[in-house]
This record gives sequence, C-alpha cells and structure tokens, in this order.
Amino acid sequence: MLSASELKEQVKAIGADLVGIAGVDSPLLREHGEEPEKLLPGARSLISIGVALNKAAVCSGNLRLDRYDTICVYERLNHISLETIRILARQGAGAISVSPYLPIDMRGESKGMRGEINHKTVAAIAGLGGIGLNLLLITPEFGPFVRLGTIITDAALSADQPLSENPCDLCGLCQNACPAKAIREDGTLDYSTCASYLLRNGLPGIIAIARKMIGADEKVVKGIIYSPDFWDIWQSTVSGSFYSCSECISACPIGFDKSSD
Ligand code: B12
Repeated sequence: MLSASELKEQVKAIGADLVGIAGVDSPLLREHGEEPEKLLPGARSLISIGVALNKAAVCSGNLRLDRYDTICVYERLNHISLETIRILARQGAGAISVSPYLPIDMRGESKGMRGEINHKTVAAIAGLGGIGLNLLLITPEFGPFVRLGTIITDAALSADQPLSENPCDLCGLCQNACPAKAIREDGTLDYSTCASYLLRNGLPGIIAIARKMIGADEKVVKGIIYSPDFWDIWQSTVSGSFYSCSECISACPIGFDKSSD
C-alpha cells in the first residue's frame, strides 16, 4: 500500500493544490456529526482535496466569469476524485467520493443544507485550514479561494493534524461585504437568508417564477418567459453553476503571495 505521503504526492500530480488526511477515529469528526462509515462500511481515512479558484475571476464582479471558474474547478475536483479512487483501487483499497455540491439530500430535516459529508469540517481536521468568520475554510495558501472535495477510503493512512493557528484574523471584512447581511454578529450564518440571495438564479428563483405564473394571464406569462431573469435561470441550470454571490470569498484578504497581489 502507498504511504500517506506517496498518495498525497500522486493526488497533487493529478491537479490538487492541497491534500490532507483525516482519520475516521478523529473525535472532532464525531463532534461535528460526521459519520463516514455510513457512506463506506469499513471506512478508515478521509482524504481532503482543495483546488484553488482563480482570484481574478472571483473578484471580477462579473458573475459569469466567477461561475465559469467555479464550473472549471468543480470539473477538476471531479476528475481528481475519480482518479484518486482508481489509484486506491489499484492498491486493493475501496473508496467513495462525495460530490462537491449536488446531488444533496433534499428530503431530510436539513432540506439541502447539509452535505453527505461536510467538506469544510474534514478539511479543517485534515489540516488544510481553519474555519473563518465567513464560515468558510480559510487556507494559509489561498484564503477561502478554494473549493473542496472528500474521498472516504478503507485504507489506513496516517492522519494529518489540524492547523495550530486559524489563518482567519476576524477582520470582519466578509461580514461587512455580505449583501444579504447573513453572517450574524455571533459568527453564525443565517442559512436561509444567504441561500435566498445566493440561489436567486437556482431553485428559489424557479419557485418564485412558478408562483408568479400560477393563475396569471397569457400576457404576464409571456412577460416572464421572455425576461432576461428567466433566461439567466435557464443558463444557470444548464451550465451547472447557479451561485449568484461570492462576496464573502472576494472580501477576504488572506492567502496568495502578497507580492503577487
Ligand atoms: C449546504 C451548503 C451551503 C448552504 C449552507 C451553508 C453552510 N454554512 O453550510 C448555502 C446554500 C447557504 C451555502 C452557501 C455558500 N457556499 Co456552500 N455548501 C453547502 C454544502 C453543499 C454542504 C455544507 C454542509 O453540510 N453544511 C452543514 C452545516 C451544519 O455546516 P456549517 O454551517 O459548515 O457548520 C459546521 C462547520 O463550520 C463546523 N466547524 C465550525 N468550526 C469548526 C472548527 C473545526 C476545527 C472543525 C473541525 C469544524 C468546525 O461546525 C459546524 C457544524 O458542524 C457544501 C459542500 C459539502 N458537501 O460540504 C458547500 C460548501 C460549504 N459551499 C461552499 C461555498 C464556496 C459557498 C458560498 C461562498 C457560495 C458560492 N459562491 O459558492 C456560500 C458561502 C456561505 C457561507 N459564508 O458559509 C464551499 C466552501 C469552500 C470553502 N473554502 O470553505 C463548499 C465546501 C463547496 C465546495 N465543494 O467547495 N452553501
């Protein structure tokens, strides 16, 4: 079996910017309600993967550039996950990867607000970064400009340690930048306020349009279906990214070599 450091090297070689390992026996995992063995019986390790976003795209103020970057990064994450599973399979180990965002359980109590595994929690335990005031994983290298994935495996790999210091210095820029004012003073996130704003071109937008259409006359319906908002929703749905805000990422000054800023 490959050692943890050999595996990490191989995962980096296929395109990951950050890789860390958490053990299923980590008490922090339990504290945060994660149960990887329910997803893969016999699970022993979790491999946390980070792929950096293009800061210029996220900070461009142009949602189309921002979304396209996210689509590309998710594609890379999907590719790395699949390849990592194959590397592990060649070593005789079983593995499963958890989607970076969708599909997600819409039926349980959480109604689409909880992933099969919380990638941020796994990444924090695997030493990739700390949870910031914006409730995102803040890495020393890329701040919050990083998308995450997790692979659960039955291979026993030696685990990394969480960072001893959280890179977030609680400057408050993310809180001030949030257009929906969803990051509360107590440092928690108002999920539904964030989601209604963030997903206005996703499911909440579709629901709002459907409601306007119910019982409306032909002229109103025509006005809706020929509006740019409706076409934006169509584009989001077919292109695979419907996120309409990244302000809590772009406001963060942490990460990237300051001299290259
Ligand atoms: C549901 C979801 C949402 C929901 C709920 C948000 C949320 N905070 O969970 C909504 C729609 C609102 C949302 C919004 C956004 N999301 Co989102 N979302 C997810 C998703 C699919 C599941 C998250 C989940 O399970 N949450 C459950 C709740 C209970 O967890 P939580 O709020 O994070 O709180 C836990 C942790 O913070 C943890 N914790 C706190 N402190 C510490 C300290 C330590 C040491 C540890 C171990 C744990 C820990 O404890 C809390 C309770 O368990 C993940 C993908 C995934 N499967 O992980 C992406 C994900 C979290 N989203 C992401 C992003 C980028 C966004 C947005 C910026 C939108 C965008 N442009 O993409 C916003 C940011 C909102 C914000 N400031 O948090 C990224 C985050 C990347 C990063 N660097 O952190 C993820 C990981 C997607 C990805 N694959 O990269 N999202």
